[in-house]
Order: sequence, then structure tokens, then C-alpha cells
Amino acid sequence: MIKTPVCEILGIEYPIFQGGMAWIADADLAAAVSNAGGLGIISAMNANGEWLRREIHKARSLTDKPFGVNIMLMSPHVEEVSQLVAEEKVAVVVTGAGNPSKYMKDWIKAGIKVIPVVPSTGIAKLVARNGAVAVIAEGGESGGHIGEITTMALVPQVCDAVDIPVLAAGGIADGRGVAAAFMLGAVGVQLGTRFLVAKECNVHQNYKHKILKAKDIDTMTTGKRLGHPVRTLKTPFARTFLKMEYNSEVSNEELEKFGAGSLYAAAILGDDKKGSFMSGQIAAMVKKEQTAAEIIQEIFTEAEEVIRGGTKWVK
Ligand code: TUI
Repeated sequence: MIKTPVCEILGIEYPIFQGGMAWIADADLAAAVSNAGGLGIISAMNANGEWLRREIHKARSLTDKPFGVNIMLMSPHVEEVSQLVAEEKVAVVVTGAGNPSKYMKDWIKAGIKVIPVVPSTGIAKLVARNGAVAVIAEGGESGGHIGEITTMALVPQVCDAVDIPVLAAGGIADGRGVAAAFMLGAVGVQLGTRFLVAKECNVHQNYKHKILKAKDIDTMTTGKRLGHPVRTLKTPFARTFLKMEYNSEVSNEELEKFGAGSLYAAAILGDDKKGSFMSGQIAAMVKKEQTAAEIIQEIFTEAEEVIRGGTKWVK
């Protein structure tokens, strides 16, 4: 059995979060992950506040275990959903794509445990000072919006920088990844891509197929020129986007316009001409659709074996 401070703080069985994938992570997936003993997370990015409130209520009807809401700080609905999570007193808020400090006081006052995703030690220290109960150090191997530093380099530096528990994200697909994250000092993990193919995940089937047939070198990074790099599968849309990024005659406005709605096109419509199929670098390690419970049990059975065998080379 693997038990860490993250399990105690949140009242969960396994120290694993499901990433709050925008347009993908809904009440069905979050409840399935929470029922399986991890922390399921609903993405507030899927739509407006009304949608989020419905999903929070739905998740409560599907599980009596704690679950979280992911707030993407670049979202046009950020003010509305920030207030809503405080009203609803959700157990956990995970933030991404920015500095959550200005919202944290209200969330903490509402009894919410705030766990920001951080791409650097600077942001980690800031949110720890502002009352975060833990941080998720997310490396550039992750899918979606990413920072500069790899998981291997970021996690130990964040662990040294703060006194609160650190979870690792980016490049983790199985028990070996969990064990490696623990060796770096993390006491929990967050996985997105592996949960994207969960049976309870309602993403378009084309998206799941693309993850399941991806090879190791099938992701690329778009959006660097716009200041928000995004890791995505190499699709016709992503290649065209990158060509436009390198073309100085294309303005940033044109580029933004070309990218608008691309995650919706992938996740909801399954359209590879217009869709950005965000994925982590471990897509090739994701080999089959499984239930959330099967995924979590498989990962932690393997992690335990790997950690127990960790002294193999110590003479
Ligand atoms: O947020 C994510 N991943 C995401 S959000 C998303 S939706 C999207 N769609 C289109 C374009 C862009 C995004 C898809 N994937 N991960 C967490 C994360 N947070 N990664 C990096 C950060 C981050 C970056 C800067 C956190 C804090 C931060 O602070 C900078 C500052 O000083 O404000």
C-alpha cells in the first residue's frame, strides 16, 4: 500500500489526481476517478458557470468521495467560475496557466483546499506563501499548455523550494513514472493523457484512437510565438499552425484566430483538420481503454513493485 501526506490531507486512497483537461474532464470522469480512490477533477474550462454548477451537482450525485475543479486562469469565464466554486464549496481547486494568488483568499475562506499547478520554483513559493496546501510541479512533457522545464528537473527543485507536499505531472503514464516521481521527492502524481482514454471519459472517440496509436515522437509544441506553448499531437492542423507561426507575414491576431476553438474541435467534434489534440509525450505508452479503477490499480500495483525493487543496485 502506498500512503502519503496527500492521501491524508485530501481523504483519498491513492495519491493520484486526474488532470483537469479542458473540454474533456467532466463529472462522469471525475466521479469515476474519485470512486476509484484518486482525486477526480472537473475542468471549469469546458463551458460557462452554469455548465460547471450542473457538473458539480452531477458529480456529487455520482460519488460521495472528494473531487476537485480545475480553473484555467486564462479562461474568459475565470471570474464567474472562481466565485461559483466558493459558493459550491468544492473540496479542492486546482489552478493552471497563471498565478492564482488574487483568488486564493476567497477560496480558502470557503474551506477549499487550493493546489496550483506550477511551472517554476518562483510561482511555487508564491502560492505556498498564499496558503496552497500542495502544489503540482508540471513539466514540459505534459499535454496542453506547458512551461519550459522538464519534470525531471522541475520536481526536485520545487520540492527544495517549498515546505508543502509536491505532486509531479508530465511524462507519467505508469507505475515506473510514479516511482520515479517519488524518488524526486514528490508525494503524489497528476496524470492527464492516460485518463483521457478511460472508459468513463466522454471525449470524442477519434481523440482516443489518436492517443492509442501515437508513437513516441508524435507530439509537438505549438503557440510558442504567442507566449502560450501547447503540446499537441502532430495532426494536419498542428503542422499548419506551426508553419504559420514561422511565417512572419502572419500576424499574431491571425494566428490566434486560426487556433480559436481548436481544442473544442478535437475533443467534441474529433476533427483533425481543425482540432488541436493536446497530449503528453507518454501517449505511446497508453495502449488500451480501461476503466479509471483499472488504470489506478494497475499503476499502483506496479509502483509498489518498482519501489520495493529500488535497492537492486545498492551493494
Ligand atoms: O493549464 C495547463 N494546461 C492546459 S490549459 C489548456 S486550455 C488552453 N487552450 C488553448 C490555449 C492554451 C490553453 C490546455 N492545457 N497546465 C497547467 C500549467 N500551468 N502549465 C503551465 C502553467 C503555468 C504557467 C504560468 C502556471 C503558472 C504560470 O504563472 C505565470 C505567471 O507568472 O502568471
